[in-house]
Amino acid sequence: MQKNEKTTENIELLAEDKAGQYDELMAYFKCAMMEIETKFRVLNEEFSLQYDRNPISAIKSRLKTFKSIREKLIKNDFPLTVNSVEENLNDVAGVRVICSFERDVYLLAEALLSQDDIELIAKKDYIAHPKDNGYRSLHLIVAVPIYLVNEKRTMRVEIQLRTIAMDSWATLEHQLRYKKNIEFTDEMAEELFRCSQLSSELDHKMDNLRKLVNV
Ligand code: 0O2
Repeated sequence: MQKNEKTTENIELLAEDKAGQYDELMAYFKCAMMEIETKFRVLNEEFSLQYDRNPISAIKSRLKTFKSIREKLIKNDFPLTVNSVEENLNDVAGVRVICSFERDVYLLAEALLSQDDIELIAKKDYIAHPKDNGYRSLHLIVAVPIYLVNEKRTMRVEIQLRTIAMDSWATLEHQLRYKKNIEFTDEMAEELFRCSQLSSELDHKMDNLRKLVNV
């Protein structure tokens, strides 16, 4: 059995999952994720025609696993039902957009949010206000419509926009913090914080270079 496969016990905890409602909901989240990805790909294409460079270096998407959905519902004391997943969780569908320059993060976010079928639910700017550990990224929770055969549904998607430097820091920090059998010490946390400052400096230097070549 795969690690995150639904066990009988888990299905009982998501008590409403009688007629495959959970799988259906996940399919809707996947569609919303695809909508958002496409919107970013279109913006990238148009931008590259206008400025002869791509603001997006990579797009990574993921659906939250059953295991982590269940853990998050339990942690927050939310009911373990399919409805509760849709009502209470904003990050079941996640799209991460890795940008070339810091300015591109804001350009792309503004371009997406100006689209008339996108509703901004929440925004956290961890670039202007990094987390205490040094984490930087722009987080958006948006609602996007998906068009099914007989209905239109609005689904929420979590978008994380960050530069290449922010992404490599976050990826390595995550790997180090959750490394099994290794104690994550205060010294390691301080060193990671210093790395985050260096990566911020790198982003600013690269952005200055971008200005010099006027793109
Ligand atoms: P995964 O697997 O990446 O999705 P909540 O979203 O409700 O849990 P919060 O604190 O309001 O809580 O969310 P926030 O601050 O918007 O951050 C959520 C996600 O941002 C995390 O998802 C991470 O992906 C990323 N993130 C936030 N802080 C850090 C950090 O310090 N280091 C790294 N590497 N990533 C961070 P999850 O749920 O952790 O997991």
